Amino acid sequence: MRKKIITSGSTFIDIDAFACLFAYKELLDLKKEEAEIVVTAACNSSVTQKYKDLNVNKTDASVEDVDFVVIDVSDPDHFDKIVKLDNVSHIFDHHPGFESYWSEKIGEHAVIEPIGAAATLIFREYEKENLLEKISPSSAELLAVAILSNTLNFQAKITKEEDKIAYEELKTFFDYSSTFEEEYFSEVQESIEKNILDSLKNDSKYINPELFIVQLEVWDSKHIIDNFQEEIDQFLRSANSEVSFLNLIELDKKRNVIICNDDRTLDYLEKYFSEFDIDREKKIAITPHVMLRKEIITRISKHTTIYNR
Ligand SMILES: [Mn+2]
Repeated sequence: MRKKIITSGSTFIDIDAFACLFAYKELLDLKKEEAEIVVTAACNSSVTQKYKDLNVNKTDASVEDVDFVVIDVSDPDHFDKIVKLDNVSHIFDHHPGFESYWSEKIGEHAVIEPIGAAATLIFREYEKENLLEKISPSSAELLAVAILSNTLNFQAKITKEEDKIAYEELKTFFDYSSTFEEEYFSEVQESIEKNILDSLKNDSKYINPELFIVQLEVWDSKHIIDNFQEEIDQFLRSANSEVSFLNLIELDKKRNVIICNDDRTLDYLEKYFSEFDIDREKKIAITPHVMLRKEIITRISKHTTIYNR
């Protein structure tokens, strides 16, 4: 059997990819298969310092005569640049679009399913191989935190029952406490706040020139609003769009606080989302439950024609 290189996407590694790489390498170790993690992309803010310190990956290695296992991405255009497409042996992903491409190429070695986190698919591999009892506390914690993060505390629509079951099971394999979720998300929020402008930039999107939506996922929205109102207003204004807002997803309270710059944007939201609680004085709209940017866009596009640019 050829050596395996385990890798992920080219732009950045989030905690889901990071956890999967670590835990899948451990699974191959347990199976006595030779494998190495190689990643050239940087980690994003979902990978907190505690996990970064695990130093899981190399940034270069010989890629001659190896097979590639690619996790948390299946669009070949977004693979880490080290990947040789013809030598991909396994794919684990939960993003749609390339299911048939890969199943034609590598058959059942392509596991691409709509599920909350790729980490749940790796958890499933441990179960399949009957090796869950041997999972290390680090791998169990990483897979758990990946599920927590990618499902947004189980609020994202893509969350499946299997994600919840995996999470409950994984909790028993590391030192879990009831403040685990809050600790993780608060640490992510701290790193977002440390570099608020970059954080806003990194998750902002022009849906078309007239509609600009920024998204942040935080534990405590009040802390962001109290400390960064000015930066946020300025950033939204600089987009120069007809409508621009920050979709602040508040994971603790399981809702969004949408921060708007002006009445025009509030009018716009009111028109499409009668269920939002709009506060004209504070220029915010509060949703009854968590809504991702893509869900907001889907709703708007049902009523209008949105041209993506
Ligand atoms: Mn993922």
